[in-house]
Amino acid sequence: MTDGRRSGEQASPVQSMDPATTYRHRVPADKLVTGITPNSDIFVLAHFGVPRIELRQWRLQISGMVDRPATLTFEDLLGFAKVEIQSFINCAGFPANPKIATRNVSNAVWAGADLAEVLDSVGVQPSASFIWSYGPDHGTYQKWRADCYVKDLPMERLRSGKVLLAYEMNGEPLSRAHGYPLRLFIPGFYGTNSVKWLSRIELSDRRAPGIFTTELYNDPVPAGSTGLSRGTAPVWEVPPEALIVSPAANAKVPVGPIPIWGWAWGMRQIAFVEISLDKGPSWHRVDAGQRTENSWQRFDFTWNQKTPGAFSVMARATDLDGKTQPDLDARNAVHRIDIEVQRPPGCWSGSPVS
Ligand SMILES: Nc1nc2c(c(=O)[nH]1)N[C@H]1C(S)=C(S)[C@@H](COP(=O)(O)O)O[C@H]1N2
Ligand SMILES: [Mo]
Repeated sequence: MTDGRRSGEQASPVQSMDPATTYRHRVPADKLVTGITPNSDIFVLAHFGVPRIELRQWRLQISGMVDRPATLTFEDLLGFAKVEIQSFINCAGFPANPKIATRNVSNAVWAGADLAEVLDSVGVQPSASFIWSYGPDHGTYQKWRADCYVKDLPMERLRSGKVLLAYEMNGEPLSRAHGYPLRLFIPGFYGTNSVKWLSRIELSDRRAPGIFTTELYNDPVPAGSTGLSRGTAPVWEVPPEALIVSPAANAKVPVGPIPIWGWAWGMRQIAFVEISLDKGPSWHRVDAGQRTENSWQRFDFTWNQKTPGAFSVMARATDLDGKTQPDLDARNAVHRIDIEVQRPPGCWSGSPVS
């Protein structure tokens, strides 16, 4: 570990942005059938596109309110203990429109160095209360332009569970789209905070300026509530949410016992899930399955529907704090799908031969 960076020399230079425009990979809910999402089905969101970074040129700089600023190579990072955490990752959706639910979610085993341990090695000063993280990807995103992607998280977060400097996803090195060679991974926080292509960490006593922390991913809050900036709240902790995997939206299913299942997740463990088949008045409570570290949890329900017709299925999660989901107009609004229950195909319905 050295701090031998010559002034003007850029750490982790980006060879090119490829693609150089917003890149998304979306996976429909009914494809999320395995507990661990295969790497090819983990959604991707890259605001500016995907940078190409050479491992031998990549560095992680740590500066700001620390006793010993450092510049780490990838080798240096591998010198720290490798920590594995199973966790969901959930995109917050459209940053300028927090009322739209986009439901991009996956669940994976993330591995890397423990951020707290790396920070201990450089000595965080007591007045530091925010960790700023930088990705060198740059360009335009909708009407915004920036030279890098910068987010922040409060130091307190390190007290409620590990945060990773992750270099593996499901046992494989990160792919370029997912942040090669290194990304931040904050279990329980919205995906936007887990900075990919991580190249710089700065300790500060205030929130990071920049469009991704001030204008975007910073929700307006009603007057009278408290927020870190006046009238806004950072999009950090994931509130409870449930996603119906099966049946698929607009599926046609036969009458009889109809299995309904899906995933539920949040910063806090999910206590139970409720299913409604009448658009809200009545709810059936089911167990939220086991949670491994910060993983999503599986819920299952069997619906005995004996007559055909058009129906809606809704699923709603409640966490151990008793917090649940809003019906509408929120990024974690209750998931509702429409399905058609049909008579099974068979020879018991006939029509006259003309
Ligand atoms: N440097 C950088 N990090 C980033 C982003 C980005 O555009 N640039 N997008 C964020 C958003 S909004 C999400 S949801 C997650 C997505 O991670 P994934 O593509 O690995 O699923 O990465 C986050 N980290
Ligand atoms: Mo996101």
